[in-house]
Amino acid sequence: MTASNALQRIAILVTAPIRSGVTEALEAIFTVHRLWEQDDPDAFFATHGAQIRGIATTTLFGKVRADLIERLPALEIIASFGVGYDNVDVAAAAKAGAVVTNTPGVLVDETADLAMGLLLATIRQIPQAERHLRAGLWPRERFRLSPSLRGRRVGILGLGAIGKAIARRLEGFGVEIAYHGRTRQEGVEYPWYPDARALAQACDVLIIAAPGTAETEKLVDAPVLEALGRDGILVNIGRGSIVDEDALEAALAHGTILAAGLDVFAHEPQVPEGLLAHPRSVLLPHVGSGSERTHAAMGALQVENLVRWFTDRVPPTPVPETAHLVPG
Ligand code: 8YV
Repeated sequence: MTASNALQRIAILVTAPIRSGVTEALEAIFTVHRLWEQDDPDAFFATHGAQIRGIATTTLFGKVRADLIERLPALEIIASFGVGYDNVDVAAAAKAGAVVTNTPGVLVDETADLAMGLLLATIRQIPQAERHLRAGLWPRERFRLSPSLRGRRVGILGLGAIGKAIARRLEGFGVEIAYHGRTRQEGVEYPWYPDARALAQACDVLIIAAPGTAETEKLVDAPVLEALGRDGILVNIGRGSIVDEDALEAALAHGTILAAGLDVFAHEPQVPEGLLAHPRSVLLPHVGSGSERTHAAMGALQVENLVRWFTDRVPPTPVPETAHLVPG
C-alpha cells in the first residue's frame, strides 16, 4: 500500500468549519467526517467513533472537551488551528494519550501588526474619527482632539513570541516598555514586574498578549484597572478570559480608565452591551491573525501536523503539555 493510500484510510473528525480550505485539504488526504453536519451525533459516534484517529479543530467554534475525547477510543492526535489552545482539554487529551498540536510562529507578525493597529486606533480614535467624517459632520464640526501615545509607558502582559514582536514594534514608536510574565526572562532588558497590578501601576497602556489559561483567567480585574489609572488604555489581543469584563465595563463607565481596544472577548462572539456602548472603546471581531496569507499558513501547518503524525510520528508543533507523547 502506498503512503497516500494508507492515509486515505485514516478517519479524521473535523469539529467545525475551518477557514482557508483546511477541511477540503484534509478531505484530499484522509477520510474526513464533518461533525457539524451530523444530524444525530449519538448515531454518528456509535457508527464511526471507534475508527476516528485524529481531530482537526479550531479556536473559536471547535471546542474539544473530555466528553468528546472519551467517545473516541482510537484517538491519537488533536490538531488545532490557532496558537492558543484553550479550546482543547489538553489534560484529558494527555490522559487519553493523544498529542495536541497548535499553529505557533506563523501568525506572530500578523497578530503583532494588528495589536499596533488596535493600539493606535484606540488611542487616536481612528474609527470614531472616520465615523464622524462618514456621518457628514466634518463641515460643521472638527473632530475632537484625541489622547496621545507620546510620552507613554507601555506594559506588555505576556512576553511570549507575540508579546516580543509587539515590543519590537513599540521600540520604533519611541515609547518605554515594561512587562509581566510568570518569570523574569534572561536577556530581556525591559523592566519586569512581578504581577499584573504592579505592571499596570507602572504603565499607562496595558497590552495583553498572554494565553488563556486557568492561571490567567480574570487576571486583569478591578484592582489592575484601577492601577492602570484614569489616563489608562487597555488593549487585548490575547484572550477575552484574561479580562474581568464586568470590571472593565464599570471601569470605562466610571472613568477609572480612559479607553479599551479589544480584539477578543470572554464569550465570543458575544460582546457586552457596556463595551459596545462606550464611545472610547474600539472593538474587533477576533481578527488578530486574520489575513488570507497568515490563515493559509496556519491551515497548512495544521494539516502538516496531521500528515506528519500519521507518516513519521513527528508533528512539527506539539504543545508542551503533550510533547512527551511524541516518540524520540
Ligand atoms: C484564531 C487565535 O485561531 O491563534 C489564535 O490563538 O485566537 C486566532 O488566530 C483565528 O482567528 C481563527 O479563529
